[in-house]
Parts: sequence; C-alpha cells; structure tokens
Amino acid sequence: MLYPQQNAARLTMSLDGVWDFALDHGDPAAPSLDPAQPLPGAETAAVPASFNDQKPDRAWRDHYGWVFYQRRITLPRACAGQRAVLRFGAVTHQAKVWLDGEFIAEHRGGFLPFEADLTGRLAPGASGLLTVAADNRVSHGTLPVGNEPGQIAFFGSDNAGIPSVEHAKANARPQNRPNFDFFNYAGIQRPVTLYTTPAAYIADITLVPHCDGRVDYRVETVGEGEVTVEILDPDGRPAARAAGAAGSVTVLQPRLWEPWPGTPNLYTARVTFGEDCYDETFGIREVRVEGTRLLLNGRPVYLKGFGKHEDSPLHGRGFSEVANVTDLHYMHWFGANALRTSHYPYAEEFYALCDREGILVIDETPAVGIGGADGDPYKTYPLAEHHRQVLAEMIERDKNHPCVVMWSLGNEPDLEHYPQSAYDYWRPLYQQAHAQDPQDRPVTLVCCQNDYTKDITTRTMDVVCINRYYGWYNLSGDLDAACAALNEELDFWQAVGKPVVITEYGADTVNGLHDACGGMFSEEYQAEYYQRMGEEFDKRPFFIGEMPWNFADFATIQGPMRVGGNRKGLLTRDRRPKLAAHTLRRRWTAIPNFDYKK
Ligand code: BDP
Repeated sequence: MLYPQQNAARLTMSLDGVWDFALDHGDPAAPSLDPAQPLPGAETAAVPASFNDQKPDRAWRDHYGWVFYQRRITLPRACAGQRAVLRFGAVTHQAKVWLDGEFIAEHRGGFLPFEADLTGRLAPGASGLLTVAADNRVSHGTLPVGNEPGQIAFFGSDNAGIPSVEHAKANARPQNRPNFDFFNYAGIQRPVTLYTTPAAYIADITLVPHCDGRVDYRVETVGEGEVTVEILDPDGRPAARAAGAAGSVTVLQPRLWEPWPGTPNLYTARVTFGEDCYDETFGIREVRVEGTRLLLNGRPVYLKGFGKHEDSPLHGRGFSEVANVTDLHYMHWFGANALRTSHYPYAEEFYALCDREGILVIDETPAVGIGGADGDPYKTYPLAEHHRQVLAEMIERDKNHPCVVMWSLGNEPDLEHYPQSAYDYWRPLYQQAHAQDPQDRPVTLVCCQNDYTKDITTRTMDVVCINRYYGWYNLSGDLDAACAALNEELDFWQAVGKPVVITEYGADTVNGLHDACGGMFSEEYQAEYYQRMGEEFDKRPFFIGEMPWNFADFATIQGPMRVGGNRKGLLTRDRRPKLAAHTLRRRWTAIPNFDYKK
C-alpha cells in the first residue's frame, strides 16, 4: 500500500486538526450515535492523537467502547477528473466511517492504515459530513488481546508472580482489561489524508534490491497505460531505467544502505504510468541469517537499541513527528542502531525516518497478550484469521523499507503450557511471513521468560528473541544470581545454534532516586544492571543484539507494580536521561555495527 504523496500528479490534503468528538455511552456492541447528524453535545479532540489524555476527565481516560469523531470535508474543484481517496494512518482498534450518513469503510486492527475511495461519492467542489467511530475494546478476539468481561485475569501473574489487574475488575462495570502492559490509548491516532491520483493510477510498487546493484521491481496499476521506472541515486542523479510493469534494473557501483553511523544511502524508484507518477524511496541492502550470525550486506551486524513504545505526554500513542525525530536523535546519542516496534506496527512516517537515519527495525505485529490463566488460548481465542490479516497488512505496508530487517510475529505469547498448540498456531504465521515478504527477511517471535526447555516454537525462528528479567522480576536485586541464571539459560541457547537477541531486559527506575548500595528502583541499580548484563553478553559469540526495555518511561494500566506508568525507561517520559543512559551510551559508542561478534 503506497503512502500518500504530493507530487506532479497527486495532491494530498491533510484532514488533521481539531475535530468534533463525543463518547458513545450506548451499548458497545455497535456504535449508537447517528452518523448522519451533528454529534450531540460535541466536544473537541485533536487529530491525530489518542483521545484519552486530551481532557482531565476519567470518563475520557477510562472510556469503554465507541467514540465518535466528525468534521466536514471538501473536495476542491481542482480535483475534477481525479480519483479521490480518504486515508487513515490508523484508528484504534476498530473503525467505521460514514460520509453524509452513508457507510463507506470499516477496519479492524488499530495500528495499520486503511482507505475509502471517495470518487463518485464526493463531487469536486462539494463538501460532506465525515463521521468516524472508533472502538477501543480489547478482548480475546482482538490484537492486542484483552481479558473478557467476567474473566478473572492476572496480567503478568504467570511470569511476575504479582497481578497488576485486580480480580474485582472481573465483575465491575464494563471496562477494558488489557492483557498487556501499556495504556490502552485509542482514537484517530495517526494522520488522516484526502489525496488524489489520476483516474488510471499506480496502485502499488514492490522493490527487491540486491547488493550487486540489481533491483527487481513490480508495479501494480489500475487502468490503461505504460509503466516506466527510473532509479535515482542518493544524489538524485539518474542511475538506471526500465520500462514495463515488472523486471529488473541494475545500478552500477551501488552505494549500500548502512546503519548509523554508516551512511543510510537512499535511492528513489521514480515510477510513471500514464498521467500518474510516484517516487518510492529504497535502500540497497541485504539481510539474512547464517549460522549464529545476522548478516547485513554480508557482514555480521550487532544490534544495539531499544524496545520502544509510541508514547509521549499529551499525544498518548498519537503520532508525533517531533517525538519521533527527537527519539531518533536520542538513538544516535546513545550510539544505538536498532529498535523493535514493540508491540504493534508504528506509524509509517516513523519507518521513513528510520530509513533516513539508519536505524534497523524489528517490525512487530500487535499480537501481544496471547495467553493467561484460563486454558489453551490457541484453542479458545478467535484470533488466527485476524492475526493472518494484520501480518499481511503489515508486510504489505512496510515491505520496501530498508530499515526493516526482521518481522516479529508477536510478543510474549504462551509458548510453554501448550507447546504443541503454540507451535501449530505460530508455524503458519512464520511461513506466511516468509512467503509474503518479497525480500524474504528473517522472521522471529519474541518469547517471554518461561521454561525455555518446554517451548518448542522459539527455537524454530530464524533469530531467537528473548525477553528476560533476571535481576528484576526474578532474583530481584541480586545481580550475581541474575548473571548466573542468565548464563545457565545462554548455555541452552548456545546448544540450539541460532543467533540470539535479548529483546527486553530492564529495571524500573524512579528518576532522582539514589542509593549508595544500589537498591532496586534506584538510578544506581539500573546503571549497574546494564553494566553487568553487558559484560555477560560480551562472552557469547552467538549473542548478536541487546535491546533494553524500554527507551523511555511510558503510560500503562494502573496496577500495584506501576508508579505513574512503567518506569523502565532509560529516559524519562519527557525524554531526560537517567544515570544508566550514560552507562549504555559509553558501552554502545564503543561497539561497532559490524564484526563485533564473528
Ligand atoms: C514484558 C512485556 C512488556 C512489559 C515488560 C515489563 O513484553 O510489554 O512492559 O515485560 O514488565 O513482559 O516491564
């Protein structure tokens, strides 16, 4: 799916701004306000952003079910003869859209884009009433997963020993009970755009670059016309040309895309088709797994970076370009080169930024929270089809980004209690990712701290990604024991013979809390924790990446383990470094991207 682009053939019009907004207090089974009428008692909400924090009111923060957004839109007369498309970057978690009361689109899944074709529905020069309903409910049938009403749930209980959702909630007023540790922000969280294309248009572009300079391409079109493709080099100079909807072009002396502080060289495929044109940016780079190494452009790469969230003050999970740019500049400050889009696909604009800034991305589906205390989730959760859909949409959206070097099928599902069921569920997703991705990137699934000897799924992934909290949730405060337990586990993975990345490890840290003996929650504990863990990682050649949890403090559900959110950030939520940030910065600026582990 192409990102909206303003160019010589296409117009983009942002619909971001202040919209009318109303909570729907009706039965959440279906949206109950009349989409053809102005919203009764409308308030205001900014788009894009999560609605939850935009008013100091529990009714907004803790709302359960549907909310409505509304505004008028106009298609300029200058768009006559063009195709007009309405595009949502993401509406969380489920959306329904009407124009003048006519139902025009719906979408499930809160972190991927969808469109509605307005051609013929909105005449050039005319305006209409656009109404969007968004449902924030999470359940056994959504990704991310929530607990069902009436169900007693213990988020985090089976690996942490302490429930952070109290059982009373099972029978209390209807409310979301997320089975995941981030605030269930919702609404129109990403940009809304009205864009045009010529009537005959370029629908999709697929690029598969190779280090020898060959670029395989495929252009999907609608209508009559001829396709041409011109490749522009990173300085904008013509580097190769071809005609036809599919084929190969070769760039001489290709300048490879490399992670920061190398040069993330970006080429452009300038595609034309009749009246239409589109510039797709790409990088020439290859990624594959060989033995216990992850090879980028044929060289063993070491991942230094973070598990993150799309989370910032005021915006909630809403798209914030300034937060994204600031975060990537902080990544450079840390000497980091990688991140995981925990625990959902991020906004498209973020990947474009990572392409440009040379950040390696593990791109993750919103499959978090599969498992709990109530039996085999793979037999009872109605998820498989939806999971296939979001995986397909994510790969479709992100397939051309050079920054994306691995797909993550999900985060911390139950892999231990029903091992065969788990394998049978995840295997087809693994196969789907390989079959669907034109660049055939490595595929992983991020596994929770568990009895790794029982888990038969993680070991079948291309890269083993483990989240481990030795020294925090287990062996709390005892870093000697934590290092010993980590080593015991690493002996196990060494025998498996795959590359291993630690995709989460960390310690909640209250900024400003100091302790001469380095007790838990202090800045000293976090600093020592990262120092000690790093020393262990360095002893293992198959250990090819470290991603502390988390880049920054972030908002979560309320619970006894969360003091104003999850405090495992290396930065505070307003992006100020804690002591350990300097520890990691010293470590990472001394670790090269390539050949750190041979
Ligand atoms: C892991 C989860 C992550 C949590 C983290 C934590 O993957 O979402 O925020 O633990 O407890 O289990 O801090």
